[in-house]
Amino acid sequence: MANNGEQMCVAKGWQDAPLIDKSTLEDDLSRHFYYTLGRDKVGKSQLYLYNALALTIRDRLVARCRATKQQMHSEKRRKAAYISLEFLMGRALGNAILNLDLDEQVKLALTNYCAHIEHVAQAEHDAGLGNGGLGRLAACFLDSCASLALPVIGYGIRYEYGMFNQSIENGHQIEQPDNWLREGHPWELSAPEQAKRVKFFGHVESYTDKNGRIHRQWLDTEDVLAVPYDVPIPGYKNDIVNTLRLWKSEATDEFDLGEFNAGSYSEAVAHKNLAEQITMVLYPNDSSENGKELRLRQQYFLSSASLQDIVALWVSQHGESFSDFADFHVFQLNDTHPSIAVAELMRLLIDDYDLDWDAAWQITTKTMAYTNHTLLPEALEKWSVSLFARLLPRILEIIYEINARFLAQVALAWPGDVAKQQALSLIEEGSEPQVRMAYLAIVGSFSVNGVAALHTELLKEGLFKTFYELWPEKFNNKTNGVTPRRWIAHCNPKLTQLISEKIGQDWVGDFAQISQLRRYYDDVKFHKQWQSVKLENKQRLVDLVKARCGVEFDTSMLFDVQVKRIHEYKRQLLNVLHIIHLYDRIRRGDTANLVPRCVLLGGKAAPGYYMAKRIIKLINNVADVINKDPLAQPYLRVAFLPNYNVTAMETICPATDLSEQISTAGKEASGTGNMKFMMNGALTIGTLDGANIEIRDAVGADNFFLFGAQAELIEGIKQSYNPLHIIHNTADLLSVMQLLESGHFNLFEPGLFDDIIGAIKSPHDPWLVAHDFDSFVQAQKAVEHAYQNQQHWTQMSILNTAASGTFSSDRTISQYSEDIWHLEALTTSSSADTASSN
Ligand code: GL9
Repeated sequence: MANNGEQMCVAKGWQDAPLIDKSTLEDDLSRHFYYTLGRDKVGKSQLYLYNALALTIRDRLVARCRATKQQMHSEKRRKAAYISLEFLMGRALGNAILNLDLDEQVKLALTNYCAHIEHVAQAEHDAGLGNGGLGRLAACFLDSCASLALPVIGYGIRYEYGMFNQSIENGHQIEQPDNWLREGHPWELSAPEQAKRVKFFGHVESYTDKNGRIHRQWLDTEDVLAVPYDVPIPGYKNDIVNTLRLWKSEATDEFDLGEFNAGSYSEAVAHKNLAEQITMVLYPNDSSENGKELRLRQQYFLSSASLQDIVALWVSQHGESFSDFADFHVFQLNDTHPSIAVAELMRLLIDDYDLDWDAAWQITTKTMAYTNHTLLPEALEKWSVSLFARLLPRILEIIYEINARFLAQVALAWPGDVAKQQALSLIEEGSEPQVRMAYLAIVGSFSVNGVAALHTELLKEGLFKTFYELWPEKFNNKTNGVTPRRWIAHCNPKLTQLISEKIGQDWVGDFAQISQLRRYYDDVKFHKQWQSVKLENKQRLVDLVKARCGVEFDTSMLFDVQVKRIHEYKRQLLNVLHIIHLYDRIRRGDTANLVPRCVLLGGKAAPGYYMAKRIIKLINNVADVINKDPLAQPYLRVAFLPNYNVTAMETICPATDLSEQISTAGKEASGTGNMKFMMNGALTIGTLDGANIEIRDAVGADNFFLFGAQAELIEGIKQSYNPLHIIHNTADLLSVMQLLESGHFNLFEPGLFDDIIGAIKSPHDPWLVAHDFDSFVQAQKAVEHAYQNQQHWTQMSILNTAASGTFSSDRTISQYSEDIWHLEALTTSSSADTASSN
């Protein structure tokens, strides 16, 4: 590797150090506990023991990470960068132990401290650097990339405060800051020597070089340092460890000389805070942006630092020739959030490396690929031109130039059609002109993909129709997936053991093999084992719900679960109406065929999302009334789990019987919780939306509870939507609405739910809650009927797990690699063994 002529000195013996042996784990743990951390007693929280164990595991990761990097960079090799504002990693310890296959050694080593891994693991804070599905998808993807030995690096932001902690007070959501780094983060390694400078503000001037060429230069900028923190990403039992590089913003050591000289020393130093604010907090919005300047700063900060990092490495290895740069790089943009990378790569190539426009554009459009994650129009990011002009003047110039050239292409394709040009322009005209970030991403990318089959079709027919007409070859689908390591092997050890006893252990790394479970469809002994695993998992959830909500769930009842961000399109409200309906039946004494059930809801509302917060309050009030009513006790219990996060899901999905995926059709791009439940043997009640459609196709219509309006009919239904009419003609719904409107759930809080009631009754309700109510109730009756035949339910449950093979993120990532990235796998420990034995 070239190193700019400097003499590189590698510490003796470490260059080819063997990957650390399992046998030394016990010694390493005590060394870290007694010496690195200087402890001699295990405290109640087991924090130090956790830290010592994390460092012990990290040693093993670091060794493998070094070897992986050596292989990645030893020869010219095509690499992908997954650039995302969010990585919802959750806890790292259990996953690392699983992937490094250190389970036995860890258990053994902990006996010296009279400690259990389950307890020690509790000391770890979730890395909540994401809002929900989009961020968790990025985390699953990293696991799959490493497990498939693909040379992929993740780039993100090291937020000081991640997703807020939610508590519930008097039924209301209260947000508290998530100071997840307070007790340290033992997994990361910082590399301040590799920090990058990111420019903001300033202005742009022209200058002419000695050859008479005119250049633009961005001057008088206020620079911020991006300091990398590397988090190791272990592959599953293959000795590959990839890297997630998270950037932290820091002030440069330069001070405002004006202030400084004027004697304002303190003011000049205080100015540092502005720079450090950039990576202070994750914006807690679900599927929508709020146009805050700081958010745009985060986006540019991430995009610029990451591209500079990649370009710097390229230059250090191959010099300043970029002629084949595009053959060795691909950048996957996780939604529009980092789409400013399109303009930033142009700027780097043109301003810093002197490429001409066409050469730079060739490279950019051969390396950028964009994934869209939502059809909700409010989530399509736009930034005001005036903000851009002030914050990133050089970037705005480049966007204007991209737009001018693009619109010339549009004019050629549709001669004389000015409306087309306006509709497709990267700049939306109006009193406050805006930059359309999704359009920038599409124009600058060679690949545009949706995240489930229906979603991709809707993108092509709707939101991005004209772009699809212009460039059909760019569009493709990549249905989401989730990693079976975290979402079965780690979170459901009992089921994992049972499955492995039957079909061997290889399914964890090769998840298509899970289909072999179909062989046990008629095996009565297996049914019993399957049921007893579910029962044990339900007991774990009972304990969690008891501890966190004070509500008694009962393992003999059906566990009906909806956990996800709270959003009107996800229709938690429809779920509540069904709960009220069940309660109404109980009160009427209509309990024949009523299957006793425990309903669990959980999820965070964006702090500024009024309706979502009201829905949380309604859920809690309804739960309160029902749980206090002795009549309801035998049939119905309801809980809202506060602070739903990755770690909570690890207890929830193995225990669930019924997975609620009930969004208004055409609104949920894919969903990924639906896949986690399915893998763990839950049955789905759902609409034909997102990946539900593919789940139903995979498991068969008989093993899925379908209801609700289909996406292609929704617009027609809206034309003549009359919820009042529906309510009056649906006895069950009328009764539910009467109970709600009577104030039964808000006796001492009059008017509290008026807005919710108004929304259901509005002819403009975009979510069609009243429309789908009856269909939902009928599907729930089918659920009850099915649940009464436990043998058949168990068979359906087994089929769900057996049919979930295609929802592994390994499948998704293989498709990204085959169709978009074109990567070659690295040599792994096992592939090296096979090669040498041949
Ligand atoms: C989302 C979609 O809404 C989900 O349907 C999809 O499964 C995921 C991953 O592709 O992306 N888009 C989006 O903005 N969010 C999603 O979950 N929101 C959050 O992550 C909060």
